[in-house]
Amino acid sequence: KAKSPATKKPSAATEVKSNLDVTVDEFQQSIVRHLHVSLGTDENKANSKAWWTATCAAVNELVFERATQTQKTHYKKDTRAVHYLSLEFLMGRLLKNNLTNVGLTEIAQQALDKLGLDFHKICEEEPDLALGNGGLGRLAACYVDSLATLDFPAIGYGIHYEHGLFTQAFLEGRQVERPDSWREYGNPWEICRPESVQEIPLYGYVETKYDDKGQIHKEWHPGRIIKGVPWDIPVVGYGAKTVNILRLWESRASDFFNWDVFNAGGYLDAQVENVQAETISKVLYPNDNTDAGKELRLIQQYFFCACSIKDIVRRYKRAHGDDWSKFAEQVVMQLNDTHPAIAIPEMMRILVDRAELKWDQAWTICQKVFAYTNHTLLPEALEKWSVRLFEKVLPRHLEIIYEINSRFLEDVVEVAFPGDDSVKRKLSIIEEGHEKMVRMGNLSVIGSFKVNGVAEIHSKLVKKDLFPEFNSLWPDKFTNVTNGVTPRRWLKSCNPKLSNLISEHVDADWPVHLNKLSKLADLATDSKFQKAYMQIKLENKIELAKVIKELTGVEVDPTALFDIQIKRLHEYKRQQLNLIHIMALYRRLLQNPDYDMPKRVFIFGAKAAPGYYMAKEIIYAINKVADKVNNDERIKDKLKIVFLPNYRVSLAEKMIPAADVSEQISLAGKEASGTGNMKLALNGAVTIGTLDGANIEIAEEAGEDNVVIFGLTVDEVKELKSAGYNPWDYYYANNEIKAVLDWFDCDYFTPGKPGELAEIKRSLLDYGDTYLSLADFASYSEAHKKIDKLFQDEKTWAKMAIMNTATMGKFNSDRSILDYVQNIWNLDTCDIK
Ligand code: NBY
Repeated sequence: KAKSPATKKPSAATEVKSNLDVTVDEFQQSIVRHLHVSLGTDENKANSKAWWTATCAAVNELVFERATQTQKTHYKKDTRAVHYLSLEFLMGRLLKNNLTNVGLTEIAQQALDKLGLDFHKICEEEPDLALGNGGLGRLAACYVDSLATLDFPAIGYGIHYEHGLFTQAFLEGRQVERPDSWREYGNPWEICRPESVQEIPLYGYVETKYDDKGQIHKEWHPGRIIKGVPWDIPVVGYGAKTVNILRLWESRASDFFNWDVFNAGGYLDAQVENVQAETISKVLYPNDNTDAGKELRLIQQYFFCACSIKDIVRRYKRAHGDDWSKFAEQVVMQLNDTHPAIAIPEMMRILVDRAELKWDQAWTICQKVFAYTNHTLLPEALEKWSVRLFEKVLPRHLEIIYEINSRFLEDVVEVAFPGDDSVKRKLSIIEEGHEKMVRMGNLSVIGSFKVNGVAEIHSKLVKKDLFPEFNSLWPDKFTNVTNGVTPRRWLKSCNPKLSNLISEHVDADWPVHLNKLSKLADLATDSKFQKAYMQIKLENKIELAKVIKELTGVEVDPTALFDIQIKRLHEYKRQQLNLIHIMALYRRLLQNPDYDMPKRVFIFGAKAAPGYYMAKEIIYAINKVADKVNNDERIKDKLKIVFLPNYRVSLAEKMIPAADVSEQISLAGKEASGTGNMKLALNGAVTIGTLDGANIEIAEEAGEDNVVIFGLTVDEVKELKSAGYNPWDYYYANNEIKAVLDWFDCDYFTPGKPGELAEIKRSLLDYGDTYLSLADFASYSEAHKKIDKLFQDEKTWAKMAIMNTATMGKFNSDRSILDYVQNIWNLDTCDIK
């Protein structure tokens, strides 16, 4: 095996200087002490899981003190803070990340070494904190990392799901889901805060009362009270100065409320109520980009927003008493999509019904407090709740929404568009129809002072296609903040070899000043650097090949081109386009065994929402085609296909450093931004992509020589659709398309079961090919031919890979956070001593 010039020990300068003075011996003692004291076991009995727990406890000892110090300082200085409200935080594993951020990776490694333990094996014991679905949840996790790193006062609010995103296995090629239990035997990173419990009302009815002066008062008589129990997870900034917290609410039955039931002799009934209350935080809804419209989901949304607002108000009152005049100066709440939009009427309820402010005064405050991030244009993902359901669960909030709406329609819309009923119909929070619906997008726009999209093109489409009338009413409200990813997790910690090489050539603070990677551009054609860089890529591919072998039994050649598509399974993301192209390659190899292409390995990772039929069919089809191709000796291993089960953050950390090619092939106009595209490019993968989401900005940064762009543009998609798209035209015009799709009709890939994959063909022809896979096929195929040529030219490929790493500085989530701070949040940093 070639000896890598990059595998030498990192110099001290590359490690962030920790201000936590801990020696290897002290850390080792701390681990052992926790093994004894916290876990009640000893060195002889402890298994790997116990060692992992003890190591986390040793880290926590250092971190919790910092967290307390941070909270104290924020309180003393009475700082303005951002409150990031999100139904999802996809945190992944925390041990390695927290060690990276406190600068103790080496110390911990050596301490475990001295105990005769393997650091990496211990890290593998950690379950992922998978409290999210995909991009939106992972973005929230990157943002809390950046907020702490940049020393901004911030708190993340979410739900303490008992079960995060399901785990995925394949049974004869089909996805099966099992519950995820990340805290079955407790999780060392969280602390319960019973002193901050909140009580949350639900259901019931509203009573209208008049006081002596004839003033109306509304009193909500809830049908149920639910207890919200906060769990805090420390969020360690890089350099470990600021440690913010992520506060997750768990639902419980309220004892207080249950007394009545108990006293009435209803011991068993009370237990039933407990089960119902605890159901609220039981499980994460596994949909991405589709709205399920379920009652429990609405309750989840309200439950965590109400708990969070009570928490925010309690903290504010501690400093300012009943004086509401400073509230909007101290508090900003960012809505991560419309999922927490119910926070807007809840805030109004607190101000009007509880604090007894005048409506106008309350609304003025509200409109200075909320800002809303839109993450999708897909119509099926735009949240709507039936008025009927709202009335049942949150009767007072429905009234408040009607009030917000009628004032908005009279005072704003009527003034700007006098007499225009069609505009009113579009802008109304209430959608009229056979079932009246509450539109959470309109509520969010009306209640927020800023609305942002997540990539340039997406933000333009938010203005032009999604909210055009709102945009003409309030042009200054709409803005863009292009997404970013934390380079601490997505380069420094997941790709240590490349990180060390980088640190030999650029300042050691590149993990916070990622633009410094641009210096690597000077080395992109330096053959010594190219060799070192590509050697690391090869070593990462060797590591991934081992993982592939373990998880699927398939052997892959690490020198082959590793082509990776990792993201949720969704038709708009077009895994099916990737599949039909792979089948076309297979067919070319069968027809001509000398067909000129480098050895290729196509690697997938994706979960399908359990109720998304077509997504599951696509998974099955990929697995079936993989079975056939991987065992076909005629093509002499030139083509391999692997679908790694249970794609998640910790698996992404192993796949991304090993990618040669990054598949970003959504239909133009459908992917709001993408963030996997940034992580892959940062680690030196060449993007094959459409002009969609952040791909456009990635291409601008990397330069057109260093990405491969194909397919229809947003405007061309619109044109083709309005001209009337007919997929059959492409089927009859392109022999390869026809042959590949016809393959689905027979039993070539499903021996003895002809037509088992035919749904794929039907979706691409009979059901209209909604995402234009056939229209983009030829262009995609040409793009891959170009990739093949480039990859076979080692120097060119090395240059392209290096240029990708060198130019991704813009996509640091620190930059995104600074954009939010400057254009939306208006925060000051706060030094923690
Ligand atoms: O947010 C993703 C976008 O698809 C992606 O382009 C973007 O980069 C990322 C971060 O901005 N959206 C996303 O992940 N959405 C969801 O996961 C999601 C989850 C639940 C629901 C809707 C969307 N829901 O309605 O229940």
